[in-house]
Amino acid sequence: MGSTPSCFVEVIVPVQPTLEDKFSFGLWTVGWQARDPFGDATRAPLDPVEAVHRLAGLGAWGITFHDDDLVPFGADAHTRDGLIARFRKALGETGLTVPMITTNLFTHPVFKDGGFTSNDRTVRRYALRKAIRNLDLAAELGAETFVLWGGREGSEYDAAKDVRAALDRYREGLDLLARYSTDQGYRIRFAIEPKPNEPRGDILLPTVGHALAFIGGLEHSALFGVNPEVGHEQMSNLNVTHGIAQALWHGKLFHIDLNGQHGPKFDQDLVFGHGDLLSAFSLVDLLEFGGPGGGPAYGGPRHFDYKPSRTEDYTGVWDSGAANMRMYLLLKERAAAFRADPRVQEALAASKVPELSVPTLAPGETLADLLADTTSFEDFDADAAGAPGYGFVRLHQLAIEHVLGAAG
Ligand SMILES: [Mn+2]
Repeated sequence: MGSTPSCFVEVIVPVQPTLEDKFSFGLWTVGWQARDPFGDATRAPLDPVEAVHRLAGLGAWGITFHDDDLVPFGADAHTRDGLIARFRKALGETGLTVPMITTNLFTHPVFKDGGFTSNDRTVRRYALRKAIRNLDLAAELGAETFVLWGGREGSEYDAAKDVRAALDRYREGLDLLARYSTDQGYRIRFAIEPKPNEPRGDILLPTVGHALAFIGGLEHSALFGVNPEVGHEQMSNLNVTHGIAQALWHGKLFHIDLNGQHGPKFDQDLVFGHGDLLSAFSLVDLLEFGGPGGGPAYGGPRHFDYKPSRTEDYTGVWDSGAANMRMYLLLKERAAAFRADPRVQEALAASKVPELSVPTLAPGETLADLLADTTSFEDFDADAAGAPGYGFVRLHQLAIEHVLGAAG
């Protein structure tokens, strides 16, 4: 036998996260012990201090957490202070930031019918106090965003929840939180995270659109935006890129949860891009190149809210953590190549994509002018205008060729 030609050279595209990428992870993501409704934990508990050091080592910029991720529910003040102090020490050692904090109003049995919208008034008062205490911690750690995921705010049975009353109480709770934050002089913004179901059968504010509409009715609505999660919109069979685009259009994309999901089924929380890859591509393209002049459309944290699969040990946990950032950077690179390709520019023009940015009335033209313009209606040849194709399939094929690295 002759020598084997060295044709199996592994080609690894060198993408390395930097602090400018603003990649952040929830402590509950890499720290998930993989306990699910059908099985016990498959991994030992993770010390939050180790999580800080490991994530910093992978190139992450920030770490986020629920109050109970860092301080066990019901811990006394002395224990709480000690846990926060050693966490802050790890932050100082690594330079990792805490851009966002959120409150656990879903794990303890007291929240089984919700926090801010529990039928039990005493539970609602307790939930508010727990969230306010956590808001103080958020301010203390310099977090800019306070995420509100109402996982237990909902019901399984229509007769069990007066939805209009629940929305009144939701609004009351969020108005009080915002009032407290403003009174304290905190410069924190609130981001509502929609989800259609799981753990409740039906969750209030199930999609980005529901949340945006609800925000309009809040006392301090300017302080409220959304924290859409890729998988949560896809669980509703919705186009997450469209949802993010609309949130941006309203000026309400305050934070984002990146992960992967295969359509409407249980919340998978896969690595970003490991679900609907083409949707992940269009999302990164929007976030990074959909802004003014082809720059970023969003400047906040690129936050990964995924769960390392239950099959993985800690080697798999850190590999999957790194994979999130690598997927994002690879897609950013592919999107940049897509945007720069002259064939894509030509295809976009042929598809009249840029023409959508031209206002329908000409500068200075009035509604009366439109009504008087016979070329717009009376003399308009609808059959002729309806005949040409838009070439959208060709454009999409070019996008996929770039995703596959086949576009040269
Ligand atoms: Mn999720």
